[in-house]
Amino acid sequence: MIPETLKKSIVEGRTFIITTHVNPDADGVGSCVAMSRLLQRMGKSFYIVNHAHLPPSFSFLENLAEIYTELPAGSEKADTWLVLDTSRPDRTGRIKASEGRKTVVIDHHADNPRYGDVCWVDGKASATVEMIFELYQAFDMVPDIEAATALYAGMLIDTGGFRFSNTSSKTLNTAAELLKCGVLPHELFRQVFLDKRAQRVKLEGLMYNSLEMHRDGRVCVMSITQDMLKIAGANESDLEGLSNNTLTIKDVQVGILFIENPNNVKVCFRSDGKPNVSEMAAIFDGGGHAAASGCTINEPLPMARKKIFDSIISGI
Ligand SMILES: [Mn+2]
Repeated sequence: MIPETLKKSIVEGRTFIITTHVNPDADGVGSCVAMSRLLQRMGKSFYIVNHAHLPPSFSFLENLAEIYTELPAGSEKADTWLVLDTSRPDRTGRIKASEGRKTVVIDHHADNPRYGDVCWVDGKASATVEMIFELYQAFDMVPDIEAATALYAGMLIDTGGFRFSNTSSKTLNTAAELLKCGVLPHELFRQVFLDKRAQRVKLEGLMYNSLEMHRDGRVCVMSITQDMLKIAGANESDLEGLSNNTLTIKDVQVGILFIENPNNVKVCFRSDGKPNVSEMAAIFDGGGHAAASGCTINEPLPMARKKIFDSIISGI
């Protein structure tokens, strides 16, 4: 249910700053784009301002709206911050809500502590874009093709192409409604999941080569090291979504991908829905969903591995 206070905040606001989390993804940016189209039709002013842009492979999404990475001139008159797909207030990076403005939060992370002046969290929604579509319906609006594209791309990413356990009948009904708005599913699937760089595919090969099985085949572990990135000629933008590949083996319940950064190790957890991996990530101050989560460990790779093995893998 959409809180009445949320609808009221949108009706009453005049100028909005719309933002999402650091390392933006297609759900976060898709939410910003679709929300901006809704506000535009209501005659509101808005600025989409994010900590960073999406990787170049998602330019089709970024090109649907003007997206800033610094607060632009004029934005100081904004009366409302709209924070989308962001589970904690400190996750907006450099783009910080300033005092004296109303903060409105729309998010689907169940562990969201309910921050802001008005907060709508639906932990059952597959993606924040699914909630934004609900908002369109509440305001009796049908998304235009740009908004529909942004909404569909967000759902594709957060459900892994309607494969993950967060895919509900509501998700698929929303998808069906978006097709009526003109979304071409094969084209968007190709843009979101295929159309890869050769360097990315080479990196995938090296990642698969690192495969380890643990706990009688219930846990699949893969790694990406700085060396692998060099050998493949790949960069950070080639990492998007790779962790989903840890769940492709029969009987695996938990997939873990270690990504070695220059100063820390990012650990991505994926589950078939049963073991709650957001609880696992939370042990190391991370967060996410029951089926997909992550944390960062400020240690070299061998130490980070040992920590994850000792405190998580040994208990699965
Ligand atoms: Mn999301």
